[in-house]
Amino acid sequence: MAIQQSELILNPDGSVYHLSLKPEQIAHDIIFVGDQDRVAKITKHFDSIEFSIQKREFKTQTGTYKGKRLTVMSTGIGPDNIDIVINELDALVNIDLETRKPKEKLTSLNIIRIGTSGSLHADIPVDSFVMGQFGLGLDNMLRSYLIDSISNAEMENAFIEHTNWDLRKGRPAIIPCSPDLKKKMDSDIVHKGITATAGGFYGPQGRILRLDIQDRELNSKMDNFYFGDTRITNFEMETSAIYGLSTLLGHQALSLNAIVANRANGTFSSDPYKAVDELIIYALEKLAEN
Ligand code: R1P
Ligand code: URA
Repeated sequence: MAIQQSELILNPDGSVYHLSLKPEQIAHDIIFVGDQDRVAKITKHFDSIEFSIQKREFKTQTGTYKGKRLTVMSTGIGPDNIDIVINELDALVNIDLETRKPKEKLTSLNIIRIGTSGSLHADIPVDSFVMGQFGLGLDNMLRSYLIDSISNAEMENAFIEHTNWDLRKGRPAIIPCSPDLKKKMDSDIVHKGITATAGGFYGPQGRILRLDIQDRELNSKMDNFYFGDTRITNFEMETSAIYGLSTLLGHQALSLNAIVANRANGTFSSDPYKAVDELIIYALEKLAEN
């Protein structure tokens, strides 16, 4: 059955609705960033740029870095945007946009996030790098899909019990990263653990300005949560959504974050752009390796 126009919306030029992209305009390896201004900070290192487009917060550039074809795309802030970006990217490679039917031979994309994040531990200082071995979704976006076969219920239950999580906020979902991309992008300088994904920057990450929050102790409980040797390293707003949808659709995903805030000791990087620039170089070099 063909997917109806209202379900998979195409622009008059045949591109997908929000991303304004056509299949030939994206590479097999895709870098996600939140901030649209970060796209050019990555592609300025490219040998050449073959294609650029922007609609709303979704800016995309495709080109080559040291001969490797890469697409860099801004997702904007939050898991809701990731729902749009990954579904539309998957449609570009795995749905025939003419017949509006899923293809028989599916393509698996490599998706690497280069983001900014807040550390939950004093020993993961500002300006350091974190790799999310797992994404911990506290936002519920993934719960609209059938995730039981890909989420780690045992780890989720331990987290719910440890934090006395109020299930009126929804059930946390824990999804692993791609083991292949972890191997490719890993090194000794990168901290590893669980990246927590929140559906907001302030209350959902335990920040109190003028509004009280549902659990003032949540961050300290998250800080001392251990599942074996694995701990929750950092807070941001996209990783679990990327891991969940990528895994369900057969893509590989990994999230790298530069730590700009340290929530354990209340510090903020004196030069967050420098930390991000260094993470960009780190990721590009790893991606260009064979
Ligand atoms: C919040 O300031 C934003 O920064 C982080 C969070 O995940 C959220 O998107 O990542 P980016 O710098 O990649 O946007
Ligand atoms: N981005 C977040 O979502 N949280 C932080 O603390 C820093 C960056």
